This record gives sequence, C-alpha cells and structure tokens, in this order.
Amino acid sequence: DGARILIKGGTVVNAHRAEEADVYIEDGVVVAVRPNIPVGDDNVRVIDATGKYVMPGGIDPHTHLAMEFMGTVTIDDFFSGHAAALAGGTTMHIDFVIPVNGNLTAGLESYKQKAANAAMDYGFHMAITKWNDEVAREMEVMVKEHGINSFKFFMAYKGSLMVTDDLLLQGLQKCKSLGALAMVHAENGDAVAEGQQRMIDLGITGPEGHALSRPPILEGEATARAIRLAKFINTPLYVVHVMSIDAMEEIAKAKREGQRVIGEPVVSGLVLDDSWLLDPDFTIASKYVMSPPIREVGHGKALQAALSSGILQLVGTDHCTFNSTQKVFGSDDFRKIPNGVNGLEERMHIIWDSMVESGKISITDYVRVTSTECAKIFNIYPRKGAILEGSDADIIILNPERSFVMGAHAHHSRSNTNVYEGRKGKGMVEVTISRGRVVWEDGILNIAPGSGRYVRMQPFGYVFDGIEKSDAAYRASLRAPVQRGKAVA
Ligand code: DUC
Ligand code: ZN
Ligand code: ZN
Ligand code: ZN
Repeated sequence: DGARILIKGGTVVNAHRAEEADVYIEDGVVVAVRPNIPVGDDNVRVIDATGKYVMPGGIDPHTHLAMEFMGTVTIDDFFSGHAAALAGGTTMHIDFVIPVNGNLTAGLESYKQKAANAAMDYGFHMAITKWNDEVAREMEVMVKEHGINSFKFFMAYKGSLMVTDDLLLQGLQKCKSLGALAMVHAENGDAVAEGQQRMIDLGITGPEGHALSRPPILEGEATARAIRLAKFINTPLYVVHVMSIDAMEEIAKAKREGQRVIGEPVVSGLVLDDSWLLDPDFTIASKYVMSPPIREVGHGKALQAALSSGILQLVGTDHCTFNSTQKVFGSDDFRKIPNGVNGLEERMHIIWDSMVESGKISITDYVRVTSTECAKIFNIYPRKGAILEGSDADIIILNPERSFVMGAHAHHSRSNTNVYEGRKGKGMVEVTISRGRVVWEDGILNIAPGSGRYVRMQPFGYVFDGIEKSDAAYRASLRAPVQRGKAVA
C-alpha cells in the first residue's frame, strides 16, 4: 500500500531517549524522525500528537492464543487476541507453539493454521515436551528454516507438558549449540502434584486450593534449579512469568554473580493478589486461577521494585483466556479449572498507570520493558521495538491525561470475564498504527484478518555475547590442575 502518515508535535519515546520530534511513515516503514518535518502534499495523512507520547507499539513476549489446554481451547484465537492487543497498544506478540504428541513440525503446522487470521505481526517460541534424536533434529530445523530462536521447557504440568531434569539438560545443551534461548516455566511439577493431593485430602477443592497447593517455594526451587543447570551448561536462561519474591531473588542472585538470566514478570503478578481466590462466587474466584498462582499481597510490589531496578527486564501477560463456562469445569475440583488470565489488551495501560504514572519508572524505561527489551532479546531489534529510520511503523500515541476503566463491557477479548474488571487508571492509547496502517483510533478498530505477518527470529542475539569466551576460560581452568599434577610428580 502507499499509505503515508506524518505524526506531528508529539514526544517520541525510544528506550534510549525521548525527544520532541515528528515521525514520517511510508509503506509501513518509518522514514524520518526529526523535528518540523514539512507536510509535503495532500496525500499525506497528518496526525496531531501535541501533548502526547509517540512510542513503539508494545511487544508481548508471552501469550497463548488458540491453545488446546486442560481439556479445552482458549477462547481468544489469533484474530480476537489481535483485536484486543491492538486496542490496547500492543502491535506484536510471541506465542508458544505446542508440539503435537511431541512432534515439532506438526505443532508448527497447526499453529500456522491457527495464525491464518492474524491481524498483527507475531512470532513463535516453541515448547519442548519430549526428548529423542528426532526432536533434537527438528529443533535445528526450527531455528535454521522456520525463524524460531527460543524453546520453552515446562517444569510443571506433571503427566502432560512437564520435562525431567534429564530432558532440560539435553534441551539446554541443544539450545546453546543452536544459539537459541532456553525458557522455563519454573515450578516443581512433582511437588505441585503432591501439594494438590494434600488439598484434596483436606477437603479444600475450591480455587483457593490452587494457590495453596503450589506455594512460592516450589517456584523458587524450580527457578534455582533451572538457573543452576543453565549455569552448568553455560547458556542463557529466560524465566517466564516470575510470580514470587522467591523466584525473583534467585534471579537477582544469579545476576549478581554475572550469569545471563532474564526474568519476565507478567501483569497479573505485578498488580493482583490472591485475595480474589477467596471470593465466595466461583465465577469470580476461578477467573484468577493461573499458574504459577497469583501470590499473596507483597509479592506484586516486590516484583514491581525488581522491574524498576532491572532485576526483571520485560513484562509479558501469559494471556490465556477462558470463558466462565470453561472455568466452571473445575467447580468441584480446582485441579480442573483451566489455568489462565487475560492481559493482552490491558498490559500497556496497566504498566503505564502503575509504573510510570506512579513515578516508579521513566517513560524511556516504559518503552524498554514493554517493547524494546523483547525485540533485543529475540533478535528483531531495531526492526521492532524502536521508532528509528527503517523500523516497522508499529507505533502508538498515548494521551497521558485521559483516564480508563477496564472490564468485559469494553474489552475486545472474546471472554465474558476480565481479571481487571472495574480497574481505573490514567493514560490512554488513542491511536495504534500497525505496519503503517491506523488500526485503532477514537475507540474504533479497523483490522483485517490475514493482514498480520509472521516475524522470523534469527539465532545468536545479544544474550549470547561472551558465552564462547567464558567457555574457553572454563576449558582453560580444567587444564590447569592437570598441569599442576604433572609438575608435582
Ligand atoms: N499457565 C497458565 O496459567 N496458563 C497457560 C500456561 C501456564 O503455564
Ligand atoms: Zn509509497
Ligand atoms: Zn507457564
Ligand atoms: Zn504461559
């Protein structure tokens, strides 16, 4: 298309600086970023951004759209998920391909079909749920031919997705050799199963039993174990949905010691607490069931502080939505409640309101944790995650003076529930531009199924810098004692 847009008079915010500048877009790409760009001719659409922030569209590193899970399928598919995302200022996400019976190629095929109605750009991580030579070969094919540079290992969900330490070690080794990033869902799945049985034996079958059965120590244990195994292999590690102080402190300690560990909090973990699980109305309490669980008061604030200080680096959602009619499957047993909460539409607004508006992070850090860091980690920067000449024109315009009220009445997710029901705040995404097309404006979505593109991600991003050097140092340190032994003899 030939759409040309000039965004005038706003404050352009990138992770590295904020400046007063105009942004000129042509054919879906940013062509110029500088003050006082002349309008040119009548075919240029001018958008006035005076008093507003012009920022890279959000990138959500963690979603589950059209996912078959716990005997059902998430209610948001790629189209409704993208509608929600774009209305909330997110212009790209990375979803998790789940293999079919352990088969990666079949999993990718199925996710390509699911994504046929995509309305914005997306990428894929891939889960590894089984191990054999074929899986190892397929991982290489995924990296070299299909633009996947990250693999996720579930340390929980015993009996379905869970991996053993043996599989995790093989997987870490394979990721390292491919220059792909290993990700973990860190909870001790064996202990969770034990904890669940305890609750059932005690007659605690409601949603509160979900949180009680898998306490923070089980997240802390698995996080510590994954970090140590990644250190043993000497490969970077990405810990998804860090929900507790216990897990966050393990990440902080590893970082202090120089290890390459990336911690991703999710919106629900940053701003909600587990008191919701005690609501006597099952429809309300069950909305908040996700794994790892939403923790008791205190964890969220500590995770916010860790995000401000850089211990945690980027914010996801784990958007994984179900209707109340799906959640009700578990009305007699919390183990059957499909796990997951919404957030794809709410993330940009909640992080702005709870972190920037409240003074906990700067506007440049806002762009970093909602967009740029994700683009850098997954090796798609500066095509994504920046407003620079040559970047994709994925841009939002945020009005810091306007207020919002969230809830199912207004959201674009297909779910009839919202864990942020009634939440109020300040800062509103008024315009969303997706690869040069205005898709959200004045509260109206204008999106087309099939217009979203698959974004390929190349291996060996900056997270791998220095790994070869530290491997060489390690090998040298192993030779040293052997030589000493010889000298003594
Ligand atoms: N946790 C959830 O709550 N939903 C999807 C998968 C997960 O790990
Ligand atoms: Zn053109
Ligand atoms: Zn998970
Ligand atoms: Zn998830």
